[in-house]
Amino acid sequence: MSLRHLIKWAGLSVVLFGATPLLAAEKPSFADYVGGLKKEAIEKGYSAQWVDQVFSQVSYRKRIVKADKNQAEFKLTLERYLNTRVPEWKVKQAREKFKKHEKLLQEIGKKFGVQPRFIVALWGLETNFGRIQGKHKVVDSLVTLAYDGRREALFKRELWAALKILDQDHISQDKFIGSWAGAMGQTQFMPSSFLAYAVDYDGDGKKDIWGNQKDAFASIANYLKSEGWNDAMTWGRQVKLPTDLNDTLVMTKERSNKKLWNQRWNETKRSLKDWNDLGLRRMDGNQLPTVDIKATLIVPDDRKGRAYLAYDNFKTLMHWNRSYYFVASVGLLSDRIKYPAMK
Ligand SMILES: [Ca+2]
Repeated sequence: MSLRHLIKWAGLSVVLFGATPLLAAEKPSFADYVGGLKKEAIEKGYSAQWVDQVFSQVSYRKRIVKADKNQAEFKLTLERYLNTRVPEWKVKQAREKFKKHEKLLQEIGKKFGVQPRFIVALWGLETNFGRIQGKHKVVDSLVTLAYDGRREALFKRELWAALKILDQDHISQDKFIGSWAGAMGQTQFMPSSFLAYAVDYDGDGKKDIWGNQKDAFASIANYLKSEGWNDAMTWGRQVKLPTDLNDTLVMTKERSNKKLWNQRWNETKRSLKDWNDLGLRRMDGNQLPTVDIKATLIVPDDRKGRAYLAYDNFKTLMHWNRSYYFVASVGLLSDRIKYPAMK
């Protein structure tokens, strides 16, 4: 699960339950708050000495809270997003990286049942192929955001997961870094996602998603596989819509309620034959393929923008990040890796 995903869900719970930051008068000092966390950690069974060491240099990072509060919800169109997120240089690099790591990618792809181009696309979109992993100390980030209080429960859960990762010795404390919100390594897993999906592929006893290429690729593949990926299918396809299509056939844009979203997904799912009969076409104007696949129709912006028939793997990508724009960018980059075929 990505950071954005977590933030979105947590944001919703704030709205629903009316949680507000503590008032200044009742809010403990940062030092007292850290003291309380250390006590809780010891109650969880960690030694006092180890806990002291993990929290020894924790500091309150104003910049992190500022970054968190400034998450701009500015209006972006899908076209603009795709141009920014999947520029030509990234396509070119993705193809080069694919080629460079092809043997390893094919091996991992086969083992987990995930086409390698999706591993490379996620790797490229999350961290520019491992280059931009963030420079914040994970423990600092999580303690700061927990103390800030707007989503305390969420970040405390992530903090406990982070402690487990350190305790299991997957990474040394000085290399335990990530984005300002605690998304880590080449895969940008939050600590809870690390515990759920990270893999020690090279067998050295450490799940090193920061520096070990094998572990990073296998962890991405394992995430997708664990969330239902089917490598006999692709993610979906961009389609042309007929002018007279009924609105009720289109998947909802609202994604915050996962249960309702899943329900709507199932209700709007139809066979490619049905969609073809309704007038949907491939981008070149030809009829849809005559394969037995069910798909949901997703129109992220309006009908003048791009429209997609989404297969079940699309849903798996939504688990990674509940954003149609993000999933569209993964689909686009993965297709650009595959086509034109590499020599
Ligand atoms: Ca390893």
